[in-house]
Amino acid sequence: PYHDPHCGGKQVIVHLFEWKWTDIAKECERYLGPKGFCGVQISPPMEHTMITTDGDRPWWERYQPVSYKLVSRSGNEAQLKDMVQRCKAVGVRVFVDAVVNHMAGLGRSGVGTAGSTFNSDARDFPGVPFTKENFNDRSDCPSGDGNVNNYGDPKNVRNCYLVGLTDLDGSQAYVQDKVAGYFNHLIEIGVAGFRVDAAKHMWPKDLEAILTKTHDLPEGGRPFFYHEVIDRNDGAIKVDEYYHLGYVTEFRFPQKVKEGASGDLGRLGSVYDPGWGMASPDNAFVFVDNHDTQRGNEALTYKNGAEYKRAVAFMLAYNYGFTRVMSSYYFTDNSAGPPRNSDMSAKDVIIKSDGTCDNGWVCEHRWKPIGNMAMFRNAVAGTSVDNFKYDNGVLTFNRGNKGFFAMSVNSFSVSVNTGLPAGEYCDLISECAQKIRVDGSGRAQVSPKDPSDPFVAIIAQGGD
Ligand code: ARE
Ligand code: CA
Repeated sequence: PYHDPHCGGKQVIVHLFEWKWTDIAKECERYLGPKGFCGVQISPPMEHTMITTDGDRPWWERYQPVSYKLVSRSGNEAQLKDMVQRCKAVGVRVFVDAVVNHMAGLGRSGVGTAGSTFNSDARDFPGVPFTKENFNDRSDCPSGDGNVNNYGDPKNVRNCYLVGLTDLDGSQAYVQDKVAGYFNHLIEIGVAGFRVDAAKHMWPKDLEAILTKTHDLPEGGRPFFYHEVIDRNDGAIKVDEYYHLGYVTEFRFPQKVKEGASGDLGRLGSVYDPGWGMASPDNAFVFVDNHDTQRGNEALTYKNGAEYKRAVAFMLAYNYGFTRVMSSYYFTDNSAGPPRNSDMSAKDVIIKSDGTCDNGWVCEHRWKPIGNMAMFRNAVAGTSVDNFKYDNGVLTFNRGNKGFFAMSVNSFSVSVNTGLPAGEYCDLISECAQKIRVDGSGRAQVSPKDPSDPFVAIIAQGGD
């Protein structure tokens, strides 16, 4: 019931990490709407801690809630509301990164971004309000030092403090009501769903109680949910415990896709490995990197350039899971917050005449083999992958009779069966700078328009 993103059947969302609400509203209108994106995942919109006063405030301060007031580094409630409505008007939904497992970390106190006072050591958050009795304490947590330190024990994972973050007792009706109240406020504004941060650290039955208290959208239907559950077959908690509550993040997918995209593209045919416990296609929420993994050494990220484009384009072309594209700012220091002005505000996103971004924003979602694939994925939804072929370094397959995709590490020119009816089709990657002619037997000669972007993608309704 929680698997419908309410975007008219569209298939791709983008995480505009640390963008300001005013910039997201513009991006919906000028790019995401026209390109067929389903929605945007926004950074946590609630009141959060300010870790330093000198301006170099880390991105991760936004994962330490102070209250559910909608004032954050990205903007205030009026700006949030304006963004949600303007995006919705162009068919783009907003999905909120919901940090509800915990409040701010131990040792922190003072005021949050909306001016509420708080004191973590006293477990006092008057802006909600939450008090000491609403949190788990040592008697609920078997870890010894009070922190999560044994992923083999669900009680340790769910009742102890994740990296020292004050852990809410989600079994209390009062706590559930406050969290559901936060969700309902956002739903009233027009938000269509939620990423539940650290859902692995919440008991599924507590989450279920919160979801039950969450209202339908104003236009009808249950909100969309996807849960951050990191399961790499390395602990007691499994993704399937959350299927009845929405999609679950599938962290084995980025690893599989990297193995293939790095060179032997043929390996991409087995990115979905059910034998490894990977979530079923109808429950898997997939991505190549996220805001955490792009700061580690394992994931492919914008820093990998061509290899990264292959991984994301393939993810969007293939038929596994519900897809999210990452959109970042440039960084070297893993803690560094978004590009900022001297008054500490985040810099505006600037769009250059060639459609790429400036002012410190990467905008992977505007890279041609990424942004132009949203339309492909929308067009082929529900079809299978057919004629999967890796031949002479070129990967090709079609999605039923709805679309055809090709990619390689270098430029290429091949004659292939596209699975499509005869016709002339716009190559989506080149934004129709070239057309691909399919003959009566479904064959076509295909090569990329721009050799530095060795991809071709065509869809049936692009024919004439
Ligand atoms: C910060 C400081 C800490 C400090 C803490 C409290 O860095 O030193 O103790 O504040 O004051 C983000 C940052 C954290 C940051 C936190 C709060 O990443 O560094 O802590 O914000 O500001 C596990 C969880 C998973 C979690 C990852 C990071 O299961 O839920 O760790 N991911 C989400 C978000 C993060 C966010 C939080 C949760 C907290 O996406 O951005 O933290 O809201 C194995 C396990 C996984 C485990 C993984 C990494 O794979 O299977 O379960 O993920 O290792 O430990
Ligand atoms: Ca918990």
